[in-house]
Amino acid sequence: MVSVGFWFLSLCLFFGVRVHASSSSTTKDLQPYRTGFHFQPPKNWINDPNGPMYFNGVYHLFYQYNPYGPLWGNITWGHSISHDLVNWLILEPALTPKETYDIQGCLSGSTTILPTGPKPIILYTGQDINGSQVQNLATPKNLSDPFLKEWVKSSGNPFLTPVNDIGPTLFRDPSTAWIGPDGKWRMVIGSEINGHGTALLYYSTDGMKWTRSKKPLHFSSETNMWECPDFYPVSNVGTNGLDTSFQGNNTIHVLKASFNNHEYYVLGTYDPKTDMFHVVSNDFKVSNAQFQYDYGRFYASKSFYDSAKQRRVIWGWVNEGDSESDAIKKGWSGLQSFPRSIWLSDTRKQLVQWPVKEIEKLRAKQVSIKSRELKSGTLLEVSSITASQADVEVTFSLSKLDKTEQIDSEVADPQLLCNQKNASLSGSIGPFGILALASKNMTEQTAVFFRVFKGPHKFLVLMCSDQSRSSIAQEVDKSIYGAFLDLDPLHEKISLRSLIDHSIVESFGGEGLACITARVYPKVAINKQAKLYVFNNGKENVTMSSLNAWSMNKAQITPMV
Ligand code: DQQ
Repeated sequence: MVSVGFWFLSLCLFFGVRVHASSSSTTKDLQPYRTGFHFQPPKNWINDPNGPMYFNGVYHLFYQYNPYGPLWGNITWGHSISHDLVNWLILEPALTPKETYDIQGCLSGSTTILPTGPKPIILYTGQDINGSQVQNLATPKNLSDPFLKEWVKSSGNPFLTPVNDIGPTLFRDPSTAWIGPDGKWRMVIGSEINGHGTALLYYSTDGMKWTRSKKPLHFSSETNMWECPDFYPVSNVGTNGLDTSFQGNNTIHVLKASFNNHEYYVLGTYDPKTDMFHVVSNDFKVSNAQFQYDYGRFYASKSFYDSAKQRRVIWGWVNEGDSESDAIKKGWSGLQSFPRSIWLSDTRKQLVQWPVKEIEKLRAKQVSIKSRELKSGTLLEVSSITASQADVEVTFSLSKLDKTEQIDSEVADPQLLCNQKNASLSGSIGPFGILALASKNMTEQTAVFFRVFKGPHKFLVLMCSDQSRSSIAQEVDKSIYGAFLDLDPLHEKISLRSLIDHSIVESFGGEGLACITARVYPKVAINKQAKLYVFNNGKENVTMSSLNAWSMNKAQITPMV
């Protein structure tokens, strides 16, 4: 069989691009936290994904990037392209901070594909010479270049400056624009007005000149500054994604805002004639009970509509849980999540996310375990795959729930519950799940697990990702994250998928109903020393209906010479 790497390199050669050879295994031993299939440049700092898009057969990912070091600064727009969202060719940065209007940084922004041409544009925030945040535009230098390597900043920059009630440092991250029935473009910019997190709304006839709407699209008095707002429709009748400008029946709109280190979203109805957005889910609030894209480390995400596969895809920045001095030692900081498809759940009450299907190209050796009873106290090793770089899918089913622990309230804080009841504390139903990146003697382990409780009206399924024992190193982050899964454990299976990649464990519970991403820094459980287990530490037996786990090949993430 022809390998993915061969295919990717052939395409590069076809497009006349030279690439570096991939790094050696010695580097992996010295750098145990470098990932195999999560996107990261060879060195230096990255943060937010910016302006992802699919254009003329090519996926583009831009990102906040410091070309000169492993800490935030000199912020440029790094630029990589791909044909499959898995293997990437790293190009020269698309935007560098050189002009008076972006000299202190080319901050986050988005791309919009204008139909005439068609032509993509970048809208981004510049931190200007005075430290004020202003909005700028850039266009491709040569539309016939398949990789759109060079971008030209507009002579009209900045096209918006912070005036009136907008604070000079509270005005950033323009969204992808969408077109209304009146032919005008709309976009939102993150802000804080009178102390309230706000998505300011702007109009344009050509995508180039923008004026502010009298009313914001939405705001919340419960939160401060909103960063990286995203606004898009999702289908009410299936899992296909919709173009950001899609108008029609059977849609719900998603508004996402980044604050308090998390990605909060609301669902609502949007009237493009009046630009009224009416929230139908819980509204924005700083609370663990609010809908979040991910209840772990995942921030400043961006979505795009992939017209090739009729899906909406999101990326998020997964930051480090070690220190600045560790970043300096490693020479790098920050990852991108694995790209995820996102759609509305069957209940239509929340979003669901799942790694894009192309990830399966990287699956190598497989281990499968058929249905098996996990008795109380079971610890079962899943051997003969590379446990430090793996894709694991496991499904559990429960037949008896009569001994389920009672819980007082249905609005219990899942994060708090996971902290109070970690994986070592036996319950009635659970904890059961996996121990990822575990050392042989178990001093290191990242437990991703479930517990089931009985509330006054229904069963509650708690998902936890516990980093408290991920590393014997003291100084790294040891958070324990939690979320509830909206499923009925009596009639539905409880599934877990975890993408384990050296220093990241990206987990999807209940087929994507809740996602929790953890960053971990094991000292012992690295590379070949890492082990994977399935466990049941609850008093009641649990059935593991199936387990499939794969060693994962390394993605080709290769700089252009
Ligand atoms: N990161 C960017 C800002 C954005 C923040 C700066 C979110 O534009 O608000 O690197 O992480």
